Amino acid sequence: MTTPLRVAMVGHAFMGAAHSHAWRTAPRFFDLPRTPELAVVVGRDADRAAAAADRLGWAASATDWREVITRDDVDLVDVCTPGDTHAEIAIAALEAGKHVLCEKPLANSVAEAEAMTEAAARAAGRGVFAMVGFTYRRVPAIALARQLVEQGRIGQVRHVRAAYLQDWIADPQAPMSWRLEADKAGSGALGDIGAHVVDLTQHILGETVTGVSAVLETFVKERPLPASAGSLSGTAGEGTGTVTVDDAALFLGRFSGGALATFEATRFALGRKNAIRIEVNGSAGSLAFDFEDMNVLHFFDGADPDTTAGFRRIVVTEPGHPYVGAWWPAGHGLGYEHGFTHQVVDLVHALAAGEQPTPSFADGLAVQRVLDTVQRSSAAGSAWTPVPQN
Ligand code: 4PW
Repeated sequence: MTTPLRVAMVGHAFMGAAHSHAWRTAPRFFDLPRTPELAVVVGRDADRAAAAADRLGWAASATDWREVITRDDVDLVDVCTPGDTHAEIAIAALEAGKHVLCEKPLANSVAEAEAMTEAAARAAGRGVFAMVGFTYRRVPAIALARQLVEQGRIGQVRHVRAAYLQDWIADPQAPMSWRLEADKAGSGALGDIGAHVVDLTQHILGETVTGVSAVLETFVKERPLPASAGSLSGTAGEGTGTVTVDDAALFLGRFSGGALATFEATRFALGRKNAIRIEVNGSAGSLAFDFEDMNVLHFFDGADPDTTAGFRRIVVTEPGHPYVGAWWPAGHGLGYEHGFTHQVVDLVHALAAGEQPTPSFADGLAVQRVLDTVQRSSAAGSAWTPVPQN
């Protein structure tokens, strides 16, 4: 019998459902040194929080996160709320001695992300740890891509092409949601999905983005107010609201090792539902990944003879691939939710070992600095703008 890890989750919408699934599933497929207990889910509305507890498998529900994070029977606070509340909840939880898992992007501003990172550093000194949920790092094909770079199979990286393409607001009649309001989400496609490809490329290369030249655009500035909310967009109702975030973000970047990069984040790429596309070209090989074919990694090995060289389509479902051995026989494939489960697995192992889980709040701050620099570059007519490194 292992020591329980008693979790309080704040927020229970799309991300709350994904995290709940992960907390429930991780100990059923992986040997964990501590057993997650879904202790309490917190939401603003008592009835909806109680219904979420029932549906998602939580033992109890509550409406006051401030009261919940000070409870003696809570070990970890999982923050699944919009970005405007991340800093306040995460800092208070760390100060109350609770480990924290916080959804991405870490915050809505660099100042908030810095305060969170400082709070996390203070807490780490007391053996209390914080992690930011850049979940896609734990897709097996992405983890394999990082391994290949670490092993030198790609060599000196010259080019990175990274895009995160969705289409759920391509229709001008798609209604408003918190993701389209700057005071709640911080930014639009940039922070919601662009943050992922910034984190993923920095993670795969083991480097940071040092400068950018960016352009942001808001294609549809007024939208219907929602009649009801869905996972992303909902159904249109009466009246209109103003979109205060970017619909699309494009930028050039340079990595600390010298590689040149292009980044694109949009929710207007009609037909692209969740296309996270990353291509890396190095002196020894190339990698290509698309989340819409997430169990596959394409690898070109420059050491192969010219006559038989070509991109290898590696089906990342072998037991020897990262995380895969705990799941199904080769070829049976994983899905969107597995990244969240792997995140819980790695988090629980790090906590049990008394080690800092990754990505840390400092990693989240590094991404936040890139997002902020992109906004400043765009506002300055796409001027080349260095990313502060610390
Ligand atoms: O991966 C994406 C998230 O980070 C998801 O597709 C939706 O957009 C939910 O939040 C963001």
